[in-house]
Amino acid sequence: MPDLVKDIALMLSYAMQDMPDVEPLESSLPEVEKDGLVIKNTMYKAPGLRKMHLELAEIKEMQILHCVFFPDPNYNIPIFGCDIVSNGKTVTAAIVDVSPVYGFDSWNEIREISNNFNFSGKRPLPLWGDDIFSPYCKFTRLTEEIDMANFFCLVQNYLVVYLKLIKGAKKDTFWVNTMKRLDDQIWYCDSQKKNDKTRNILLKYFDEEWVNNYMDNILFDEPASGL
Ligand code: BLA
Repeated sequence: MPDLVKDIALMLSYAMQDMPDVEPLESSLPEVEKDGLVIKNTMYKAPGLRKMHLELAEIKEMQILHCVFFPDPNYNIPIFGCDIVSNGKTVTAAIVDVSPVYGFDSWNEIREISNNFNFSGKRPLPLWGDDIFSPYCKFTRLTEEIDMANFFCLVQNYLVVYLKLIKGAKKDTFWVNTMKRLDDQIWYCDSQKKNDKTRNILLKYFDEEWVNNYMDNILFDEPASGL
């Protein structure tokens, strides 16, 4: 089986470092190790993006990739997110989306790309996901090599469009729009935190306080309102 997690991690890592005027963002937990669980966090920021986060976790045979590009709410930019869960034999969950925030309406290219990719292992989104993802979110199981290659291409295509959005983005000086985008990002974070599958894996290794802190401050920290 191709190492999809590693291949997509490399692609995302290059994409983050390719953003104009990118700067590393210090993570309070760059590395976590406990009883065979290893988590590595890398973060950057750039104009238009308050935080780009790539997390790689390994637990026995399981590999998890988590990535979110959180926009600076002063810019009319959507949220990019990707999550891949592999058990070493198959990819049980591969999710990628460009998720809406208030006022973003340039969906043509994303829609066209989405229409070009269909996966036989398509999975239904949980309710919290329906609330935040775009109609172009793909959520699928991947067993065949061809599906994995297609998923790699899909993420690459979404990233190319996303990078273009960042490069063309101008600060929106109307504070009401900024506040609405800020609210949408908070809603995105709150909804993601309802994913019990993420929480439950972490709870196997850490207590509730640690897990809440990790979800609230590392994975889905809310944007500061005074941005
Ligand atoms: C599902 N996420 C999962 C699953 C696990 C994790 C184990 C279940 C896999 C399966 O059903 O086959 C675990 N994901 C993690 C862990 C971390 C992680 C432990 O990121 C980090 C430490 N989740 C995200 C992001 C998205 C996302 C950014 O973090 C999407 C952009 C989506 N993950 C997501 C969805 C599911 C999932 C939609 C399926 C949930 C379900 O079926 O109920």
